Amino acid sequence: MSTLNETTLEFDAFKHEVLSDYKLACISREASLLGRKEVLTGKAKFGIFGDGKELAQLALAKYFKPGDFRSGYYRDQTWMMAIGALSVQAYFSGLYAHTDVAVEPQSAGRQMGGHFATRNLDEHGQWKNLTQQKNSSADISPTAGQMPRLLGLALASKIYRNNPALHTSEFQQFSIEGNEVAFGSIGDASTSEGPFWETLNAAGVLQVPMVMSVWDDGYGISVPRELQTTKNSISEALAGFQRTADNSGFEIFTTKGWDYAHLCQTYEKAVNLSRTEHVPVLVHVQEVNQPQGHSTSGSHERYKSAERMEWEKTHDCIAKFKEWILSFDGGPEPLASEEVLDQIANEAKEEVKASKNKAWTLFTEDIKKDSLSLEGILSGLIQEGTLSNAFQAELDALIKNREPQRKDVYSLARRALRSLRGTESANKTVLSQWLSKKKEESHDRYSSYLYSESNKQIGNIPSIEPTYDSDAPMEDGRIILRENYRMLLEKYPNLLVFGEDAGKIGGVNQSLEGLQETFGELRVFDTGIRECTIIGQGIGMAMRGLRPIAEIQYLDYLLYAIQILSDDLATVQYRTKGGQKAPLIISTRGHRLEGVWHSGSPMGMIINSLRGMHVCVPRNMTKAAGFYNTLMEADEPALVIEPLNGYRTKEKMPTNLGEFKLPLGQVERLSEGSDLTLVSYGSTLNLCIQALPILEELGISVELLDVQTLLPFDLSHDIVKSLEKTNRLLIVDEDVSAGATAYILEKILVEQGGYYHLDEAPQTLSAKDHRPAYGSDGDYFSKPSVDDIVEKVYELMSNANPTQFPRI
Ligand SMILES: Cc1ncc(C[n+]2csc(CCOP(=O)(O)OP(=O)(O)O)c2C)c(N)n1
Repeated sequence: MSTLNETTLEFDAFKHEVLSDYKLACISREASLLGRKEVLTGKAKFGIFGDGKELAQLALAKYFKPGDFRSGYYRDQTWMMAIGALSVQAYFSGLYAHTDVAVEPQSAGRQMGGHFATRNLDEHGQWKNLTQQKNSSADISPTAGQMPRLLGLALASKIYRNNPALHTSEFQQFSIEGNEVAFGSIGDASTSEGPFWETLNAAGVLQVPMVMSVWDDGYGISVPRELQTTKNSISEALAGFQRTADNSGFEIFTTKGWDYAHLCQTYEKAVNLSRTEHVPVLVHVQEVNQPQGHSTSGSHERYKSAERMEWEKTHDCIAKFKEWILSFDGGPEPLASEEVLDQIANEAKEEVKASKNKAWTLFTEDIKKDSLSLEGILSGLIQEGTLSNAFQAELDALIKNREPQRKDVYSLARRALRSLRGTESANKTVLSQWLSKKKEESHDRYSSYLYSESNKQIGNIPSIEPTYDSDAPMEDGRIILRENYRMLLEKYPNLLVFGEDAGKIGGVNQSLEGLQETFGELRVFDTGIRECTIIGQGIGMAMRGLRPIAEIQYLDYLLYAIQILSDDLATVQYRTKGGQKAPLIISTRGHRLEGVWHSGSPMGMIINSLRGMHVCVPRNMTKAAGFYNTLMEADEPALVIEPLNGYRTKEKMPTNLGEFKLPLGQVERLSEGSDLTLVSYGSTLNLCIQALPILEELGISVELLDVQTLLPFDLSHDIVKSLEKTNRLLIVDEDVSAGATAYILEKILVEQGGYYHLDEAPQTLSAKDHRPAYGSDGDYFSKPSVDDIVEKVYELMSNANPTQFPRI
């Protein structure tokens, strides 16, 4: 903020800044008020607004610099406006769900209003220069879901500052020697969530430049703070985090949401400290309010007392700001008269109204274009007598509708086409073609960018086979992984590998053994036991141009992170319509080890919650390495599940470590056969290999296919080609019944049309529905064994030909 000395020039600058802030506060408030009306009158679907939080955000925004990052929530409209990342018009376009990125750059109408983001990628999916813009990572709705990512956004600055290898021109679009601060925001009630605590603890341990603001309005919807927070105060509850003269931690500030001068001073101190010393800071902004209540879903009179309602009025931050301006006597003249402030408020009102109207016009015009072109086609059909006159009334209603929805237009077109079944006419062809075109447009509007659409999408990475010397040594799987990691760490200076026990001891399975010594603690490092924020740490760093590989120690513990993977990572591209990406690789190991919590293979749960990511299920470590090598060249998030029982299994050592690349979505045929197609992946695939010679002895010719990746799945439809030959199908995995096998069946039978080639009902063999029991016997009786596979295959053959294969 401008400092106020005696000179007129400085006073003028100060006055200008204060009055600009006042105007923006009024603009933002007016946007909230009008936004609510738009929802209540039916023009928008749902509204959640930033009224009451304006002043704190104006203060914060003064110290938010180009290169900085925001990870906040739905109350932050003033902040976004103040940093120039959100126009009022775009704000309303978001509320209406305008699907054009040029008009609604945050999510192209995909998220509800109040979910903010900047466009950090160009139209080709390539990074923009993030140090020249003020960045906001894309919001998500789950309370505290913004926290884990915030950790990574902040940690990226520490990595960039401390690793000189990243001070080259290649990385200058991401960071200028780590001088960027990551700013977080959260509501007081959402601090009750686990990810909040996990993130704050990790930030204190890591000492990262994070400025965390809590907008404390005393309620989480209707539940008051005393039922949310120990000691009824987040800053008091966190007092033990306060750094001291001889111990690092957080710097904690408290301030009040209606006190403009104190807010500005607080943020100036907080941000400077965090930026220069890389200290995490908590700013507890108390006495914030919520003039319109939580959202358009209900009214706050239901749960706030009359006294509280009265207090909220007297402590409204804009009213208080006005009082402060009018009573200001620290300069050569008053800052403004009441008339001037009223005039500013009126101007703000008019401007917001005009922007809102413009947004509405753009929104409706876009849809009206479709209505008018449909009108032309349907009128032709009505005139020629093929389409019933009854459609005329519907058409008239559509054209007159002042609040049209695209679905009304398409639904009318589809009903018209259905009614024309059995007729042929040139106009019908036009209608049919029109609908096909609209289907394509709708795909782009509502379903594009689930995955990367850039030139670095996974399918564009050329595959390279592993090569071997004629006398290639056999090595433990872990050595292959380790040496592959070594090559990758040499090749990509922005690659980091981290997780529980990943640093000093090189991983519980030793696949990173010695790499921290070679590459240092900034490249290969340990984390606390905190799966959710290990992932968030990865997401945030990946959003800032680093290439993290985050380790989750065992697949079973991915559950602790599944929420953030599903809600945040898997939706980054989709929820921004290609405006942001986070090419994070997650490495874990699973399927088989010991007991209830070290043997899980919940693949159905994983693939069903992680659409938007790739999921690789290699059967050995050479395959796993091949996937890592491909993923490092691509710009997409992925999960690689190494088979737990493969670290000590011998594999041939390739000569082109770090270079060979496995394609995703390709099935590998491991045996050719004519009687039955056996489909599997991961650890059970290795059991299927063991079953092959036994089945051969029983006179059964099996075609064994390794699907290798579940997302994507068999892109060339190789499985159905096998079924054309064998006409029988068995799928084996170690998920629960109807877990991943249900998905695989759907892919093969429905998508690939495998149904038409089957002579027998398709079969699946999975683990028992309970968690796997401990010990070798627990494993044998809980999970598919070689015996189970052999007998299941035999049973299928016996059903088909009991003479040749009599019952066992
Ligand atoms: C994980 C999750 N649980 C519940 C909700 C529903 N919900 C949305 S906002 C909200 C209250 C949040 O209160 P607070 O953090 O104080 O923020 P405020 O809205 O008051 O600014 C709740 C419970 C949600 N979005 N996400």
